[in-house]
Amino acid sequence: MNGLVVKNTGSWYHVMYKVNVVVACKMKGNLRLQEIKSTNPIAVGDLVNFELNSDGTGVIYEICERRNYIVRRSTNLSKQAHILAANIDLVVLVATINYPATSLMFIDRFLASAEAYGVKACLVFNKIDLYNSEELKYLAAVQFLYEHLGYDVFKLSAHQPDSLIELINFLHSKTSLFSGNSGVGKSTLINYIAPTSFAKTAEISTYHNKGMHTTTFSEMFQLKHGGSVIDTPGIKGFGVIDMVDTEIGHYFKEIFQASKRCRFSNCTHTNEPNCHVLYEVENHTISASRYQSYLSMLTDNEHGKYR
Ligand SMILES: Nc1nc2c(ncn2[C@@H]2O[C@H](COP(=O)(O)OP(=O)(O)O)[C@@H](O)[C@H]2O)c(=O)[nH]1
Ligand SMILES: [Mg+2]
Ligand SMILES: [Zn+2]
Repeated sequence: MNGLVVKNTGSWYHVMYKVNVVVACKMKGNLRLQEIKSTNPIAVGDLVNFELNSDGTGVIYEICERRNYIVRRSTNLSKQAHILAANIDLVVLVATINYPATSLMFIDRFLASAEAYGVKACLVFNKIDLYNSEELKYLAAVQFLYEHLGYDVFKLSAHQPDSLIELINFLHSKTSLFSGNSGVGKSTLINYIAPTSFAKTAEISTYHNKGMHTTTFSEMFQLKHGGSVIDTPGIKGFGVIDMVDTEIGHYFKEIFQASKRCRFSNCTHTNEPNCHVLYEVENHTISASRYQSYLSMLTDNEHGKYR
């Protein structure tokens, strides 16, 4: 049978195979693994083939080919990746100006990672009910910067339902991954816009629920009128595997655009002569904050952080 993985508890995969029918599955021991080494070979969003056991659980024996997948930024130097989600249409960065503060560098790294994965990204600024006039002014400037680059930017409050309509419409019929620092309101937002957990809609044998720290795993929620949202608890950022220095600039849209006019095709836009990126930074047609974020990723890359 064929189904969609909607939740991963660490030892069980919850697979939805009919509308609102979910079965808890284990992975077959000799499952043929896909291209990357990961701590979780099967991820939320995966389409899988499984067999039903007589006790009502299932065994996954095949993962269908992924359209894409997103990996968590590794917290140690091991090469083992952790797949956050597979087959997604959109990544949503939930951020707040000061509750807690989200730096532009964090935003730029998120956007660059999304570009590297080839997945569309958008920004959601939550908790606008708390912002004072200074913070609102700053947010307007941030919005201008990112909209100018072609990203959709939403300003809203999870506590003000009317402010969510635009985002809800935007998410319609897409599979979206929510990411962002803890405390920015991801779960509150998801709870409002997608109150139904796929995993909770069906009765699942209860014995596998004991002692599970489910909060560290991704889970998919159902939008009322089609589409879904994946919550990723406790995720600081995405990891991008094997980027070479000259590639990083490709993931900053405006830097990539300007780089076509650099003298050297392998220009790193740091100290090369006739670098058009540096020219645009000096002329303020590329924002200083974006360029700083680019430089910080370049420096991290030298130290192997993205490998
Ligand atoms: N004032 C205000 N508080 C919010 C808003 N959204 C979430 N919160 C609060 O922020 C805290 C963290 O929210 P939570 O959804 O757990 O954040 P997560 O860690 O990103 O999932 C909770 O106390 C929420 O009630 C909002 O729009 N306005
Ligand atoms: Mg949460
Ligand atoms: Zn250059």
